[in-house]
Amino acid sequence: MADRDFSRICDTREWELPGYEPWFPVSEKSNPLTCDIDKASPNHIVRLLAACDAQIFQTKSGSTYERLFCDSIVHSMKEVTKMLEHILRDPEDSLVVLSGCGTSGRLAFLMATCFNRILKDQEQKPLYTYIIAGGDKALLTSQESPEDDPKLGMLTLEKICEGKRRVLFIGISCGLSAPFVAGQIAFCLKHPDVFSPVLVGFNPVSQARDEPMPGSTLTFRALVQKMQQKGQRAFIINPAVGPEVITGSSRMKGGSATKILLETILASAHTAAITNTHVTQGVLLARMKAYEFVHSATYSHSEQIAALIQSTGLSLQRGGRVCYVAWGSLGLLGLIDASECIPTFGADYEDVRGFIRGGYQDLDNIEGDLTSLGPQFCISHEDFMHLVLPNLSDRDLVLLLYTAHDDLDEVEKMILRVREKTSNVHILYHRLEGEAAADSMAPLCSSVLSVTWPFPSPDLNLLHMQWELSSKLVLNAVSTGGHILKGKVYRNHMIDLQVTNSKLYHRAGHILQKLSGCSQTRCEETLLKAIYDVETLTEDITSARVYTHTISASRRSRVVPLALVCLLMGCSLSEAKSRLQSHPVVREAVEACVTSSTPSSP
Ligand code: F1P
Repeated sequence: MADRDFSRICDTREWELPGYEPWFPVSEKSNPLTCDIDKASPNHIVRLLAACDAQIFQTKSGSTYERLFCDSIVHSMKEVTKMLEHILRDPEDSLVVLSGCGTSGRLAFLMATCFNRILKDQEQKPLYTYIIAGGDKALLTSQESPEDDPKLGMLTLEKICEGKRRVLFIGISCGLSAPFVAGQIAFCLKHPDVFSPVLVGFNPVSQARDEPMPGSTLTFRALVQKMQQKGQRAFIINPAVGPEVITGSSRMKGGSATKILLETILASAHTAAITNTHVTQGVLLARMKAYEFVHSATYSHSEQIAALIQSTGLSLQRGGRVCYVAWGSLGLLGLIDASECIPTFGADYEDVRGFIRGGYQDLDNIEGDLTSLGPQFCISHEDFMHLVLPNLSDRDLVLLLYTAHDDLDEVEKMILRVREKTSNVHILYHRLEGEAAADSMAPLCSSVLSVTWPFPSPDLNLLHMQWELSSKLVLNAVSTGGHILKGKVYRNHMIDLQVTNSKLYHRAGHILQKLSGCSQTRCEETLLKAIYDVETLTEDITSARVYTHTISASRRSRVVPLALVCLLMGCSLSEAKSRLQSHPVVREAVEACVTSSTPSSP
């Protein structure tokens, strides 16, 4: 693609127009840039990802949406930073809780453990904790149904905060939609003497979810409006960052923007508390601009990212495995990226897996070692060597992620071990100018993505947070691009998503409507037939709650592809099953249906 075309792509702000998919919030709109991403080459996929990620940093420029660098957003960030500064100066009996579901909860964990480590290095007590819907097993595997439970959210928060004098609660829900987080915010509003709630998400308040939550008449939107009422000591930080590359996949831009916003707040408060100064909007802006640099530094390696996507796609197409073997906090980024492939692309846990050097010891999660829960929970390098390595072959891909600050001898040894089983070895390596290059490893690998960062860096902790974001962008590109090449995306929709909570149930219905052109009622009926594996719906099924549907859906696979084929062909479920069997690549199955159901021109 010529550079002129690329800058045209970056300028596209069509999604901001009032008439663009007005019935969807920003987080569920389809990105006009990526409507043909399913047919794009790896090089083009990377360009599209770069352009979509660049939307995170776009300025307001006449649109109605508040953006990351807007005064109102930075002002709220400053207020939250000031609250945290006070707590850091007098931390006794105080707690900062970061909470969310799915990716948002995993990032809450990443940041809580990172900032506790920073405090520990300064010989201070831990101040942060995290909550993830579904508990620690949700850090590594998809546990979508607790997201729908506001009471569970509330009870978990109440328990973790027992006896605290002051709590800064930061709830993350990219779509301003998760009832689990809403339950916690509602609890904070009821106890303003102890709790100060902050909500982070990426939709305007007017687009927060407007559906009564289970066990309540309250909607997420009504709750957010309550937070905005005069006299409430509550903050909402909700810049629009543009629709996701794959529609609704908030693990991508939503996750990246969460990390940028919250690390900016937390790091700025720590600096202010240590230096006995007060944070300014200028400081916050400068920190966020440094993340914009991460975007350009990472995507300046587009060719190497594209090569990685190509190899990942080939491995996945051949039924091979993709393993991220990583050191330090990059290991957690690998685990997070891998865990998301299951609900997003209907992947098996063995398709994409993450491994972290010291396993649970490095992870430092509240519930400790989860290995006994099953093979999905075996996450250390030792587990990789014992359980996975012996069966690897050339169709499997191993991506090693590390930095110049890790034990490079250990990395080299690992590469040599892996090379005995597969030549499909790749590395992603971060270093500062002047630090050892990956020269000695390069000849051992199929590809090397080495990102060099300017020296001197302002602060080692910040540098590592930037390396994490850079790695997140690459991993999201690799897993999304690889699954696109495997045929798990149709146009820019995740057509093989798991329908395991109410948000995903509604998203599945919308995908069916958009791709089949059938009515909402017909789409929902067909989705239910696929979920319950029946040709005719019974009264029991149609009168059941969405929650019951999602439980049944969690026991089945390919419900959305099946429903889509039924709708496109006007056929029975059993016929759709045999069609999908003869076209195992979902995208090809759908395309075959579209072609055969389009009347040929006279
Ligand atoms: C939470 C979440 C996502 C996940 C999936 C289901 O969303 O678990 O992280 O990728 O889409 O929802 P949110 O509450 O942050 O919007």
